[in-house]
Amino acid sequence: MQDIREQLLTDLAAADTAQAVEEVRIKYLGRKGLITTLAKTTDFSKLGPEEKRNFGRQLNELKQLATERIAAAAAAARSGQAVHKGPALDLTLPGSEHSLGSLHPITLVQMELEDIFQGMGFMVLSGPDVETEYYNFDSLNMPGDHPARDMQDTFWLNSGMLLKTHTSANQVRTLEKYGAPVRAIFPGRCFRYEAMDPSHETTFYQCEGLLVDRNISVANLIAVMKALLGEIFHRDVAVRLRPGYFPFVEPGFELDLQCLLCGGKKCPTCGDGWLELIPCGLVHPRVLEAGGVDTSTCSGFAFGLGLTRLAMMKYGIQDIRRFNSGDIRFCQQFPAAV
Ligand code: FA5
Repeated sequence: MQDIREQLLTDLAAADTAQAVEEVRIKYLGRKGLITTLAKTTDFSKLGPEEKRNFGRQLNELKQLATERIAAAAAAARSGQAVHKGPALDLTLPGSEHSLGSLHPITLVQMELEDIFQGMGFMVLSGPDVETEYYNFDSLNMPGDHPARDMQDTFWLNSGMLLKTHTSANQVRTLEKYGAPVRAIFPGRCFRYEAMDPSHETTFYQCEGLLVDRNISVANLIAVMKALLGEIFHRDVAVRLRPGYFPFVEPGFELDLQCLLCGGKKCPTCGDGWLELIPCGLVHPRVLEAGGVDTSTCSGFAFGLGLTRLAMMKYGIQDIRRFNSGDIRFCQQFPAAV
């Protein structure tokens, strides 16, 4: 019976027309078919009661299988569907596993920053990528003829709009909308017409932070920067604070991180052992005024953290060009999405 069963399934797999299926039916279930003959020619008198019962049950099962499979094949052939030709489909086999994918390292670091700042009472906001000249430059104390505009090579659009060169573009939008006091971060994509190298991209991410309230000083800024670095790296890291010039802060600073790839020994990624990571300062009164904030009672600080570079330091990525490479093997090295 086992041989007949296997032969039947093989014949059915090869039968791809209604005519071929009918021939299979005759071969097994016809008057002189193999199953019919087996039933007719078996001498039941020679079998014991137990054997008789087993044989009868197996024969019935075989007959039923043949009837059902032949009917299904005939229906499929009639309706023009291809008759399944491969081995019999086993519905009890486990399914094939689907991979969950993984999060991009920028997304991972951004999520972590959002968590840290939300814990300190900051809102998480976002602004448009295509920005007006006013919010990207003028409102930040950089009028058309200001030489500091040259520090950010800009992609201009024919419409007079531009691709935002920094997340600071969202500062005055935020002040206009929320007034003071306010605490917000705005992570986002920035675009600059730059020559690319291991630490410069034309498309990269920053995370801006803005806090405006009464009596805000450099001491508050440094306290928040320290808390941030401690939570991000979970260990002591060497930083240096030096004066930095940005028209929209006064005083302004550059907070550099000692390169974690080479330990400050100088490598192609950092150049001199340090990486510019978080420029920051106290918000310039002209910016507060542009946002409608009363500068006689309020002051604030702002920072523009290089999120892509932070991800490089956190995950030991030596070349910034990996982030936008679209190479799935790069992303697969990071934790799966949950
Ligand atoms: C700015 O963009 C200022 N808006 C930052 C700021 C905000 C200062 C608030 C004061 C107050 P800067 O051009 O230096 O500054 O860029 C900030 C950070 O973005 C840099 O330290 C660096 O980490 C990152 N960055 C800048 N250009 C690139 C680039 N081409 N590729 C990758 N990261 C970059």
